[in-house]
Amino acid sequence: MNGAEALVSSLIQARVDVCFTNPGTSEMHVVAALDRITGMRCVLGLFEGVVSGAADGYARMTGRPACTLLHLGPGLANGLANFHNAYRAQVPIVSIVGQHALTHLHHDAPLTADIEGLARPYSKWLRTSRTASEVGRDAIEAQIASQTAPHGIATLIVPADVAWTEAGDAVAKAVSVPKPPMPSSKALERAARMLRSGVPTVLLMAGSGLYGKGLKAAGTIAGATKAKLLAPYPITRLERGAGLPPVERMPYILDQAVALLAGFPQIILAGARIPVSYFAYPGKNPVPVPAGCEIHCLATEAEDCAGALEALASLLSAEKSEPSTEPQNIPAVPSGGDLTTVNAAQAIGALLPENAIVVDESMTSGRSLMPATKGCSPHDYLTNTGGSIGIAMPLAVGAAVASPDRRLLCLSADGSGMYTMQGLWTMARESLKVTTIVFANREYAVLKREFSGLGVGNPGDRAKNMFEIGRPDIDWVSLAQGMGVPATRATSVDVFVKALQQGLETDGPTLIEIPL
Ligand SMILES: Cc1ncc(C[n+]2csc(CCOP(=O)(O)OP(=O)(O)O)c2C)c(N)n1
Ligand SMILES: [Mg+2]
Repeated sequence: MNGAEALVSSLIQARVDVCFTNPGTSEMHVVAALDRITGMRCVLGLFEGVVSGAADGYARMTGRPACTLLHLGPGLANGLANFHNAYRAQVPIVSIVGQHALTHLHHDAPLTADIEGLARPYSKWLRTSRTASEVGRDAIEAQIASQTAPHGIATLIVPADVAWTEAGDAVAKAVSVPKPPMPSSKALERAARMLRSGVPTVLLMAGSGLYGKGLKAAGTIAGATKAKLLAPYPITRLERGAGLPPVERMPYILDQAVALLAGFPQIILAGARIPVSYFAYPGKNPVPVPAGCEIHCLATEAEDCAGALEALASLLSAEKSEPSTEPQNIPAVPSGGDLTTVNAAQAIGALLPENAIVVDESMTSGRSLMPATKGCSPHDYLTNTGGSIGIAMPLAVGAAVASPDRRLLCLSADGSGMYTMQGLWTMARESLKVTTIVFANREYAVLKREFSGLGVGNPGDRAKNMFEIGRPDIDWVSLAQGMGVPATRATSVDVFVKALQQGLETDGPTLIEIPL
């Protein structure tokens, strides 16, 4: 057994059994090990941003890391924008990056780069394996580090000669993942006191507060205390829809966030941070919290957020009250007339199948989506968490690989989609049940808005040219078809509804372009 085989076998027996990859020569022994050893599903991405975003989507749905295998510094650098989003999502990923043989490094061959330097800002754990007999143990340490709260990216750099050298029987044993600690009883009691006071209170949640037992406990707390349940604008994973606790998403626009929080003198944070606007605006306070508001952290990102919410619910004897749930409210299927972002959202709310996963990077075209899908069939909702655009299609790939029995709806704005559209090819290659909708407004609409929001006047011709992405218009139908994804251009409500219905029944990916 060589180092590469020890690495792969160690990962597999620790249940890291999906590898999103775009490999090169320095990773060839790892590729050979993946070829020889059964148990690792290998998924090829044709750009590293697809690989990193897919690992994020996989982790969001399973809570477990996939591994990624990337080629040297340049391969990693191409993947970093979506590793930035994954880092912000606090998801576990084991990022394996190939390195030249240690004996080759001093030659400074063309592909040599400071891989540790590139990986460090996004890695909660980082190591270059030194010997073949240790690389299996390194892999297990990486997996455990990635799954220790707060979850994150563990980067293991594997030199080619570590991979090809004889390792003996150096498969490392799996060890159990440490449970996140509970917050102190003082933190729990203070939250309970605040909620009992009758003062209007926001419960702002992230992480495990937004799905499963954490969310259920939050619904119980809201039922007993009338607390308002909020999620930050960036959402790693939120379960929503009819019968689930109603969680409102903080608005992206600062003035709207200020207005939303204005009536609340108390905020309790469960796994979430104090909200702040994405950008600074001259003369404005970027923290949308009302003056004098009492902010209390019930659970930090490193603590057991779901467990804290359950303990809080029981401190409040909240289970004696009716839990707060979203009433079912499925919109009617629209028919006739021109397609707009409003009736497209309505059609999505009407047709979304039970237990679907919605990936949303629709940007300015998605504003009608949250209200239209509030009371529709229960679904998981995933968004861009780090503001680095170009995540929708990769995230959908990873979530679909993680959830083969579920339907995926992938909503992408056109500018964002152009960063990582190679994800469509992986969807076709893997027959993933993803229906992608591209909102083709032929512009970077949000940047136009930010331009005026920042008070720099109206865009002139040169500035407009930086915000408009028509001339030539991007043909999404041809792009998708060229990558093996059947596609439709929806020029009316009726065409859209039919294409969406068909897409949601197809045993593989489809794409619908909405020209706006
Ligand atoms: C990696 C990265 N590059 C650039 C940006 C800056 N940026 C923010 S929004 C945006 C354009 C968004 O356009 P589109 O996705 O078409 O959405 P629309 O605003 O048209 O709804 C750009 C370029 C970014 N956020 N991330
Ligand atoms: Mg656009």
